[in-house]
Order: sequence, then C-alpha cells, then structure tokens
Amino acid sequence: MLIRVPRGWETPEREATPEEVYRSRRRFLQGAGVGMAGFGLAALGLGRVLDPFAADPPGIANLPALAAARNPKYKVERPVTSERIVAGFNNFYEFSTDKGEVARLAERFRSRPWEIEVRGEVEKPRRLDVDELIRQMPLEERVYRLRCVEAWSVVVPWIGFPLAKFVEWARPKSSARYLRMVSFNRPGEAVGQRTQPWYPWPYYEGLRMAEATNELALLVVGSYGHRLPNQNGAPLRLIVPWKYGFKSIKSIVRFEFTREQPKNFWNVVAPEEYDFYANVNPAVPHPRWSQATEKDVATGRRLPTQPYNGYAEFVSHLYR
Ligand SMILES: Nc1nc2c(c(=O)[nH]1)N[C@H]1C(S)=C(S)[C@@H](COP(=O)(O)O)O[C@H]1N2
Ligand SMILES: [Mo]
Repeated sequence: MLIRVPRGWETPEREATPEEVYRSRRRFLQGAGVGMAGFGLAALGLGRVLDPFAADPPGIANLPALAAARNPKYKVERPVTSERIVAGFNNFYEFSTDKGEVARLAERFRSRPWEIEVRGEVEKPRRLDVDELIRQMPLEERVYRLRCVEAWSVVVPWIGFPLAKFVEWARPKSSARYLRMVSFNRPGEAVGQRTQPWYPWPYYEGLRMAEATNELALLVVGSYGHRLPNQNGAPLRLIVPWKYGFKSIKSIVRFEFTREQPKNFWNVVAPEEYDFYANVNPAVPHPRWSQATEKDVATGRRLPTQPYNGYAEFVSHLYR
C-alpha cells in the first residue's frame, strides 16, 4: 500500500503569491488587531496598510553584526530582496510548512553553542565548535539568487566561506567522492519534527566532490551584515545557487565524506519529483508545474528562469 505523504511542493504557485503569503499570516494580522476587517480594507485597495512584510519578522533584531567585504565577482541583475521577506518567508520543515510561521517557531531554537562533526573518508574524523571553525575561515559577502523548486525566488547577500576551503581544511582521503551533509534532529525544539513524524528526519543532502569544491558553493554563517537568523539556517548552512533551494541544507551538524552517492531528503520523500542533482533547468518541468518562469517574491512579477539559475558559466562544465 502506498501511504500518501504530504509534500512540500504541493502548491508552488499559490505559496509564492503575495496574496497567499498574506493569508498564511492571518495570525499576524489578527495579532495586530486587524482580523477579517483587514481583508475588507484590502478589498478596498488599502492592502498596503496590511502588508505582511511591513514589520520585521521575529529573530533578526538582536543578531551580532558580521563584517565581510562583498566579493564583486558574483553579480545579480535584480535588486537585493529586503530582509523582511528573506527572513519572513521560509522553507524550513523542521519548524513548519507554513512559510510565514517559520521565523516565529524558530525564534527560540538554540543555534549556539553548536557542534560540527566531520567524519567518513577523512584523514582524521573530528568534532569542533562552529565558531572555532568560522574563525579559521575567510569570510566574504556574496549576492546570490536563490531559486526554490516551487518556482519562487529571492536575491540575498550571504556572508560565508567557500565550501572548497572547508573541504581543504577537512582533508578528505582520495577515496572521498561525495560530501553528505546532515541537519539537526531535535524534535523537542523543532515543532515540525514532532508534528510531521512521517518525514525521514533529520534533513540531509549531498554533493559530488567536484560540485562541493566548485567556487560557487558557499557555507553561509551570515546575511544582511549580521549573523544568520535561525529561520535561514543558523548557525551554518549551505548555499549552492545553481541548484534548486532544497539542496541548500540549513543548520548543518555533520559533514561526511563518502565513496557512494548519498541519498537526499527530498529524493527519498518523492523520488519521481526530486532528483539528486536538482540543477535549475527551465526546460525540464516539475511533474506538476512548469519551471520556465519563477515569481520574484518581492514584486510578485514573473521572470524567466535561467539555466543553472544564471550560473551556467561557472558550473555547466560539471555536467557535460
Ligand atoms: N534543514 C533544512 N534545510 C532546508 C530546508 C528544510 O526544510 N530543512 N528547506 C530547503 C528549501 S526547499 C529552500 S527553498 C531553502 C530556503 O531557504 P531560506 O528559507 O533561507 O530562503 O532552504 C532549504 N534548506
Ligand atoms: Mo525550496
């Protein structure tokens, strides 16, 4: 018998429209004393008064500043998306499938202290505190597009260091062909792990070694000039901008170098819909929707999706 698992990408179009964000934030509106009257006002064309992104989402007010020079090599033709959107509209199923609720539900998550484990095909397996690792790495800021498989996208100034630097530091053996990354498993603190036991927690992802050491692959520890907020994957997350967003695993606790291709969470949950490589490709539709265009979450406008999310010059040689 096939058990129907509720899927993350069930309603890609609706989830990305401002109207839907709006609805998913009913509690926000009610909390502001607006309630249904708000929808009446919106219908009268006064919707801007109720803009769900008009206030800062939880979790970004008191983050320690993080200074890093912007690397001008990585340019995006669209403006940077406001942090209110990037930190208020999230996919992070450990907390919620409701993008507008993640920030609030993740606010009290303890993302420090945080231990990182490195194991598998390495000369010396080890564990260390995330800040000890960060201190040894060269931080820079990069503005990257982020394109979710659900067909919405944002532009974010991340702060981090090349995954290639981490790989070098970890000293993998020549037998290492893949890098597997795993997120936390803390159902006591992450309500989505409690209420959605059908998902194969913890979240996990993987890259081929040539992908992991590509210059674009970034381990991210900050955004918008400060430490990464919990909702965006504190204290340490991956960003691989030429792939659909689900490859960019958040809140990593373990790096494992492997000989065999590791499994990845969404491929295990829905193999007919999500593959291992997940490179952004406008010509290959998802089984349930087109990937030809995407919705800019900031403006609601549809934009053409670019091969490899606009990063073909950096990565297309990996897939020939
Ligand atoms: N651990 C973990 N990492 C995750 C996810 C998740 O649910 N859990 N969602 C992924 C998806 S589908 C996307 S689009 C991006 C969203 O990142 P953002 O919320 O910082 O924009 O995170 C990815 N990383
Ligand atoms: Mo996504």
